[in-house]
Amino acid sequence: GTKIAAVPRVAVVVFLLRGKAVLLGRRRSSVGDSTFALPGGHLEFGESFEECAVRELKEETGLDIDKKKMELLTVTNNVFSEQPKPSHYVTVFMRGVLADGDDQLPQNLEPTKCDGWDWYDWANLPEPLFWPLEKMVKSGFNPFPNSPQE
Ligand code: 8DG
Ligand code: MG
Ligand code: MG
Repeated sequence: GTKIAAVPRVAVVVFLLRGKAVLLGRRRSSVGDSTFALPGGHLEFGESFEECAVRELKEETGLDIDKKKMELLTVTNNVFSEQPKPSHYVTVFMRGVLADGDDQLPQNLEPTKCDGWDWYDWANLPEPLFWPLEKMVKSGFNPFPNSPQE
């Protein structure tokens, strides 16, 4: 077949915070199938990190984020060399909260890519976590404001 140049791609994902909980969904994907991951996806040409986070969250969950309260938390380098199709992501992790309070309900708008979204207490995260997220949690990373690790 045709050879396609393998290049690193940029992903933007969101720690959407509600109280002590974050929004996670179980992936349906060749990368990290069945693991719990944050909402997010590929940065499109010309987009800001904030625009990408707002768009991906809306596409995947229907939720509206408060644009003024979005913050960049960290960036990690993730090489998925074990996958059938190797991939490499530079992943940008944003923090956000819902617009207009906490009463919006997440919808599973891409059911072929995700089993469904739910809120999980940071102190009681589901398993298995998607590897890039698990790596951060194990290193002591905490996405909440005023946490010791921040
Ligand atoms: P798109 O077509 O909507 O742009 O892409 P997507 O289908 O939403 O892509 P994705 O797999 O959800 O996200 C792109 C990549 O981001 C994923 O293959 C690996 C990287 N990534 C991480 N950590 C996380 C995470 O916690 N959640 C998500 N969704 N992606 C993550 O490194
Ligand atoms: Mg997406
Ligand atoms: Mg996605």
